[in-house]
This record gives sequence, C-alpha cells and structure tokens, in this order.
Amino acid sequence: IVNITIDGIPVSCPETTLILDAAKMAGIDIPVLCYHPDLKVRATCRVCIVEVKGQKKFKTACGNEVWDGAEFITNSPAVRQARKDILELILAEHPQDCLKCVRNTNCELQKLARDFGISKPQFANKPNPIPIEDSNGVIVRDMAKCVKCGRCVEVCQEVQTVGAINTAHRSVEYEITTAFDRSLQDTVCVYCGQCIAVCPVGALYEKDETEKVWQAIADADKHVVVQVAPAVRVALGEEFGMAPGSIATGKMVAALRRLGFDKVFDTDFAADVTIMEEGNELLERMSHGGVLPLITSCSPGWINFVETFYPELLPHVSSCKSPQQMFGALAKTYYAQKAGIDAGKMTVVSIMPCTAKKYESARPEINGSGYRDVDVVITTRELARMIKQAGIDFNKLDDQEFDAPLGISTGAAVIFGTSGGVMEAALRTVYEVVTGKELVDVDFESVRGLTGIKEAEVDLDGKKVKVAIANGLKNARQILDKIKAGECDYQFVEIMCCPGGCIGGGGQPHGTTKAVREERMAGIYQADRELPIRQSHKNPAVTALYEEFLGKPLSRKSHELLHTHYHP
Ligand code: HC1
Ligand code: SF4
Repeated sequence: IVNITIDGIPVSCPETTLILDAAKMAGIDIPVLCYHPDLKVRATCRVCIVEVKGQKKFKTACGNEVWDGAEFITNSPAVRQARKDILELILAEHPQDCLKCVRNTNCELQKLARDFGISKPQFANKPNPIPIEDSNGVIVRDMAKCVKCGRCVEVCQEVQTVGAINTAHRSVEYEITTAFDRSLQDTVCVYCGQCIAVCPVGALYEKDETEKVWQAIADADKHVVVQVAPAVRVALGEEFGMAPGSIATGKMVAALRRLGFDKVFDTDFAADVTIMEEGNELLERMSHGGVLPLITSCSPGWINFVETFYPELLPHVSSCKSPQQMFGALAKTYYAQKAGIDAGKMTVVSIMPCTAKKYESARPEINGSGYRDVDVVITTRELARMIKQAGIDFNKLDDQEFDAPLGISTGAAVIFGTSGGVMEAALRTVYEVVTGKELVDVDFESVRGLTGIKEAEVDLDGKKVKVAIANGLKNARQILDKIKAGECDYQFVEIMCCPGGCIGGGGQPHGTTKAVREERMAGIYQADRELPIRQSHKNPAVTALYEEFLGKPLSRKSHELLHTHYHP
C-alpha cells in the first residue's frame, strides 16, 4: 500500500494501481481515448496525461502506476491545454461529419471534444481520403475516421487470436489495416464484431440493414415474422437508459409489435429445439462410438474460426444448425403450413447481438426450407435505431407476450445467451433422458461465470460426463489444441466466439466491458429463474412440433431442416 495525493486528495492504494484507477478512487475521472478497461494498455493517444509535482514531464495516467509519496495534478491549466492540443490534432485529421455518423451522440471522441469545449479548432481540417470498405456485407470499415487507438487490433489479436487486422508503418504513415490492405472478406476475419464493440468512434460498424426491414414491413404482400435472440433482451434496455442486465423482454415484444411485425416470435423456441437435437446427437455419439467430444455449433463466429484455423476438427462440431437458422427453417415450413401462409411471401427477420449472424444467414449450405431461411439479420443496435426512428417511447411501453407457437420457450433457452448456457441447458435435458429420473435442482453452477475456460464433471446418476466451456476465441484455441493433441477426455464442449458468450456479442449496445457483461449475465439467469418451465424437453410447443411435424429428434425431416455440414 502506498500513500499519494491526487489534486490534493489523499489516496491509499496498492503500488500496482494505475494513476487512472487511483484517480477514480478520489472521485476523479481522467479523460481517456485509447484506453479500454478490458484491453492491454497501449498509451498511444496521451489524452490522459497528468502532471507530477516536482517533475517537468507529463505522465500518462493509463500507462503508469503510482508510487509512494507521489503528488499528481490532473487539472492544472497546463494539463488542460496539453489535452486540448492533443484532441485538436486528432480532430484535425478526423472527418467533421458527426451529423451523419452512426456513433453520433455516443462517440467517445465527440464527447471529449464537447467536454473540452472545442468549438473553434486551431488547426485546419484535413481528413485522410480513405474510401469506406464494406464489400463483405457484414462489417463496414471507415478508416478515414480511425483515431489509431489500437483497441480493435488488441481485441482481434490478443482476445480473439484471429489477427485479421494489424498496425502498419510508422510516424505519419501509421495506420490500422489488414494484410496487404485486403478487403475483410479476403482475410481470416471471422466477423465476430469485437473490433466494433471496442472502437471509440465511427470507424467500425455493422452494415445497416434496417431499410430492408422497413420495406418488408411496409409491403402488404409480405408476412413478416421476427425472432429475437436470448441475449438481446438483457441489453436492449441500455439503449433507452436502463441499467445493463435489465430484463426488457416485455417492452421489446411490445416495441416489435408497434413496429409492425406480423408475428413476434422468439429464437428461444428454436434454442429449445436445438437442445432436443443436440442432446440426442450427444447421446447417439456416446452410445455408438461417435467422434467425441461433441462441440456446439450455434455461434457463427466460432464456426468461421474452426473452418479457417482448425478444419481437421470439423467432425467434432455438432451438425445442428444454430437456433437462429433452425428458427428460419421451421418458420418457413412448420409455421407456414400451420398458419396457411405461402412461405414464398414470408420474410423472416432476426434480431441478434451478433454481427456474424448476418454472415451465417447468407451461407448457401444453411438453407433448408426451399427459400432463404432467414432473410434479414439486424443487431441489437440496429433494432434500437428502428425503435427510435419510429418515435416509440420504449420506457413507457406495457409488457407484452411473444406470439404462439414459435414464441413459447423455457429458461433453458434463455441461458443460451451467456457462456455456459448451452451446456447447462443440454445437461438439464440429457440428465432426464439418460437417468429416467426427474432433475430436482436444474442449476448447474459449475458451468456458469465469465471465466475463459470452465471444466466440470457432471454426474448423471452414476454416469460421469466430462464437459468444458470456452468463451472468446483465445480460450477456444487452448481447448482445441488439447483436443488435437489427444490430451483431453471431454465428451461435450461448448464454444462461444465472444467473451462472455452472446451477452458480449459484437452487435450489442456500445460500452460493453467486463462489468457490463457481468450485469447482463446476471439478467440472463434471473430471466431463467422467472420462467415457469426451465427444461427444453418440457416446452409444450416443442413437444407439439415433434408430434405434428418432425416425428422425433434426429428424424429424417429434422436432418433435412435442422442440420447441416460445414466445410473447410
Ligand atoms: Fe446467441 Fe444462439 S445464444 S448464438 O449467442 O445459440 O447471436 O443471444 O441467438 O442462434 O438461441 C447469438 C444469443 C443466439 C443462436 C440462440
Ligand atoms: Fe478481428 Fe473479429 Fe474484427 Fe474480424 S470482426 S477484424 S475477427 S475483431
């Protein structure tokens, strides 16, 4: 423990504390731009500089730890002027088109410019004339707006270990780019969108497809159904001032109905179906000497990753399509038949916390209904934009319920939205199928939490099943390397591309940090506890689906509609 003062306020803290964090203890928020609490410190922008009593040079608050007896000044005229100069230099290179920028009103640079009262910049505005790159159909890169903070590189290289983007050149030429400046689709990018999630400005964003949705809704000939992913309901509220993790399911359903969707359905229904199919696939593989461990297949960034980096492990990946795609296939067959609707005139829209879902829905091998199963995918952020455009006062909406039958789901489905959830949902069902006994306590605490890799041995009434869960691709790599080396005896592995699972997806409201993920995760488990049915095989709408349409899990029809094969 060391004793320091910050702007005259005494603070006692461990000597490994960053000046930035010590200042927080004194109730002082030092401005930052390149710093992100979840990422390695680069200290490149220098917006966070502070003065140290007795020293001539400024120090960065994010890049330096405190020492005993130090006296920091965060708010002297010299510090303020230096920060302002730094910001003005950044702004001199930055396009001044805030009005039509996707990050208008939640841009970190815009906020700093406002906080520092920069109204008449001292330097001429000369942005780099770099064209927008959006040919991949998922992620837009507007590098003219890049402030070179390096957060996207840090997340792509260190958290996801993908390495699709990197820094290049030095000095004034310094930039963030892909190898050989290629378009993103010609790189190893998996479309996880984590680079978008950490970008402080409008340099990276998802390809906006809200116009397609507006058009479908306005088309009287179209029957437009919408499905919402589990993790959206605990994050959407943030766009309307709610705390992270607030469960906004009822208001979200009401808003979707107001927007004009003909049916408001739930991806959670299809998540329950996934458990029926994947749970049986696991049992089938375990009893017939199939390839083990079985690895989950619902996270499309993870699928892109395994195809690119570990194609030899594809036989381990479940043949189940993701819930999003199962939903699309069932909407355009089962639901269309039941409701007497021409599937050719149906539009299926997904609301996803994920950018890779846009890519997944466009994959040719994924369609089973005879049409494109999911027509348009928009992110949580895009949905919020639509609600705002429609002038809907989200917070004043009364809660509403999803439509039947594809809106009926269980607690096992909602936990898909967080790391460990697919595993727990599967165990809740597999236990009862294997033992023939009722599961008294459905909470499998050992598979929960934000830890990167979780391992557990689950006792199915004497039969032991070894499972592992990884979230974030760096952690996935560790498990995959073990499987490749034949060093593990897991039977079932869950892999989610994004840190924390879908709650931390690349399409979620901006401002995702570890703390925010924790809140959203807590929201997911609360939503689970509040549901009357918490096991997928007890979902009456799923039972009806099998009785009326599919026959049984892994039936021929199930295989045609709900399973697929990925290719290296
Ligand atoms: Fe997910 Fe899934 S949990 S992949 O994270 O299996 O995106 O939320 O919808 O499909 O159900 C995402 C979330 C989502 C699928 C389900
Ligand atoms: Fe890297 Fe993911 Fe961004 Fe692609 S989407 S550049 S893989 S962080």
